Amino acid sequence: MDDRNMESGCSHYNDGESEHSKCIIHVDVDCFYAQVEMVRNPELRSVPLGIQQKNIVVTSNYEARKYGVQKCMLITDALKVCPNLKLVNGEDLHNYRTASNKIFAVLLCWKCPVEKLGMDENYIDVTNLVQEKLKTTNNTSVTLTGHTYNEPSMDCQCGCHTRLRIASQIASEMRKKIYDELGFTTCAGIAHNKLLAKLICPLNKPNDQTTIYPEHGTSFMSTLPSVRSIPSIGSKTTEALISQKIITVSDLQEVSVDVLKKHFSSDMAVRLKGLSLGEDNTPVKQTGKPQSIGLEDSFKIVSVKSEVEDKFTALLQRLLVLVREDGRIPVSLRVTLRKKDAKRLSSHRESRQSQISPSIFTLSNGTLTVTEAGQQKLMNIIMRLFNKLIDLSKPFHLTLVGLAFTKFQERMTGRSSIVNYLMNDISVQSVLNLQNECDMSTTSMDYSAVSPSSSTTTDLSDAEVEPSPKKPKKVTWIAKRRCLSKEEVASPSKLKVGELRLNSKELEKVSELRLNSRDRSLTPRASPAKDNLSDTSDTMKDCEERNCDDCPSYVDKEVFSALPDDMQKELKAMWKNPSSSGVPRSSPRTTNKAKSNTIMKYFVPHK
Ligand code: TTP
Ligand code: MG
Repeated sequence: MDDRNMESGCSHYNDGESEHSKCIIHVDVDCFYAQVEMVRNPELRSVPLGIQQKNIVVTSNYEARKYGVQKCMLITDALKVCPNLKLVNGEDLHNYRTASNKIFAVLLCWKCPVEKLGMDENYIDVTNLVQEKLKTTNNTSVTLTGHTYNEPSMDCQCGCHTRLRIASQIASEMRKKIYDELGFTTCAGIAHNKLLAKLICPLNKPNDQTTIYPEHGTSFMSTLPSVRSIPSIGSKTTEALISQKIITVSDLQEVSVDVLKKHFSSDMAVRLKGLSLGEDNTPVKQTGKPQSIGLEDSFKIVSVKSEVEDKFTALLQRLLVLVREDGRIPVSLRVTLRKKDAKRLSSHRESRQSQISPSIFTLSNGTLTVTEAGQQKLMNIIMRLFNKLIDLSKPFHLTLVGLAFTKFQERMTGRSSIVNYLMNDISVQSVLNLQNECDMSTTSMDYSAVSPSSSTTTDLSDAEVEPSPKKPKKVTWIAKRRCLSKEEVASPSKLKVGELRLNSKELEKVSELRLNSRDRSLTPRASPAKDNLSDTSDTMKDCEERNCDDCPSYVDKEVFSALPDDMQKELKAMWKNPSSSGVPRSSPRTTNKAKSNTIMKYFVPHK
């Protein structure tokens, strides 16, 4: 038995080993795909409904669950237990992604970090909000909303009970807003860490919420049947634990860290032990743009090249929709195959990737498109990679093909890049991942290395939910550059021209972009941005429109014309001839003395 206190109370947590100052909410949408279909077609609400992908029911509404229809059931089995089951095909994920993005957008309204987990789950760290509310709350009068796992068994000195009660009220407001605005019922778990918030969430499903106080974490964890129920314990760790006869969470609680260290790394042993006791100090990481956008299609077997080509063609079509929603221009493409080894009855994955020219993509009116010729170029690259992966002189057997765009033009996301201010507005959109346990067709999004700078970027797929977050900044900036007073600007931007820092790499990218965009058959848009400029348009009427006929197509005329004359001239010269632009190769700070360069003065920090 470990020396750590099994019935750990608040005093245990307060020793710094596992503090509980945080308030985390986990929100999970009830029967997600089924609800999306029911919101689209309310007639489905009253019937048992199953969502079909290939021969599997991936989820069902709660009406169908009454009959015993479960997630990942074979269609044939589902129809046996519920002959009246209405089946809706759920292979096109578009509406689910859209709904998922809308829910994410609603949760962002609380201005707290929101971390997306799959399609229908989100963590929200409401710690700061709770602290704010505490300032204006009479501690004794705070009531809990929803259920508790157990009544508080002790009076915690640190005030966590009150904080979690406030968090439960916030969770209830969130769920109400999601329902009022989008029509989805949800469940929520409220706890002092992510682990407990997620695990407690389904306790009173559907359409309800549960709070767990820190002192019950360990006892709650001991009720979980398998170590696999702990979210961060995957199948390999489970196997390793089972081989040591550690099967239930209780087993894990009872084994000492020293014993675990014999089979796992020291860090892992401590982490496993902590998890079993309900401890988790991982932060809620604000979800930003995915690092890669990919799709996979799995099937029984494909052994003919033309069939593979058909699969890739279909995948590419779907992938281009996702990329268009995302808005960034991809510069790298990865092809994945799962090869079946007939002799060994095993299979393995292999991937190859290639750079792709950004000129394949066209950015027009803020929408990314690919011409038929562009699609053909992509198919050529895909099949070239395929040929590298497969020796066509021998028979091959594939059970999966995958495509992913794995890198994107950085300039599109760099918050301080000049290009963001010159670019025709790019809708900041995102697609979400589905880790499809049934191994059906999957969409994979790698959010793992989202840069901190993107953490404040809102990912939305539907402009109607919220406008692209870049516009207000741009509009305000234009207003400033066009001599508007502060009062005339609806929401004064914090951005000052002098605060923009452009490093040499970014400057090179400006030139590079000019080269990339040369091939594009784009006409600058009339100006959809004007819609968003309505606040300031009257005042702007007086301002002189300047000529931007020579600008590359990605440049927003509105923004360009707001630039000072000397900067416009220099940019034009640079676009005309990047090599003679006078753009220094080293950093602005070090070079602005050496070489006179008008652009640079706008990008050096204020002294
Ligand atoms: P879940 O949250 O696991 O399930 P759910 O939302 O349908 O039901 P619950 O009320 O129990 O939360 O999964 C979210 C969606 O992901 C689900 O609606 C369908 C999809 N999904 C798959 O595509 N494949 C799968 O194997 C599973 C489990 C879900
Ligand atoms: Mg769900």
